Amino acid sequence: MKNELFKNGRSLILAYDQGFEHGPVDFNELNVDPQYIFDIAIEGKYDALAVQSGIAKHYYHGENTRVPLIIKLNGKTRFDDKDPLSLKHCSVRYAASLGASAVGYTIYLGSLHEQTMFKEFASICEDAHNFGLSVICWMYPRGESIKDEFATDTLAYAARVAMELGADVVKLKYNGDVEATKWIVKSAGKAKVVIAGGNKVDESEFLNMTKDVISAGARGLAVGRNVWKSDRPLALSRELRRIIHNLK
Ligand code: FBP
Repeated sequence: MKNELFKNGRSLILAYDQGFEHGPVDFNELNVDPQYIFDIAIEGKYDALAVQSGIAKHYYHGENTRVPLIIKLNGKTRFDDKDPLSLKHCSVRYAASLGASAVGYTIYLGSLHEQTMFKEFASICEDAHNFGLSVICWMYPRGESIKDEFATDTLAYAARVAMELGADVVKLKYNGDVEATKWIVKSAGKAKVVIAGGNKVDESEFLNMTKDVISAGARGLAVGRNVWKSDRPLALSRELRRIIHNLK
């Protein structure tokens, strides 16, 4: 695989696709600028930065290429919520030409449209592996049939399906239960589990969550708002790296 995103099996990934998924509502004067995020990714020594292809096209040049890139191939807006469907709008070939080391894709397990996303994701895995790129599945249980997207059985099912479809990495939300997360990680088999950050919370709470998920066997984080909404993103990033990469 090109440009391994995991060092000693662990990874700290910065996620910046929220402008697409949520709209600029998450942003302020600083973090609305993709260059601010690239600076955090590089100075904070992130193992990768995940963005949509348009951001890569405009910003992934020169110094910015010091951070390995994950290109998100699909995305939906917050207006499309009941039984979400998110389809590919960027090819693996184009992602590779923009310099991606990996591609990402969201599946809404439990949506009426899950079969459409399964089919598209499986073929993305084939293409990406032929190009030597890793594949990360954002696996989010959503839709009318999902009563509780944080239920352990549901998250374990999500992890399992991602692995069986061919994901190298599965990105899940944390349900706050360390023992449950151990089972979820086991259910993912050889696919590596990374945990999403979620809404911005107090820094110490976020660091404790990070320690918990690592102790449960997760391989790292793919975090956005908790870092780039922080007023000390580099100090926080250092702490996250220390926990995830087991640094002194
Ligand atoms: P955060 O750390 O900011 O929660 O980002 C993680 C992430 O997976 C993003 O990559 C994505 O845009 C967002 O969460 C989607 O979350 P949701 O579907 O819950 O709005």
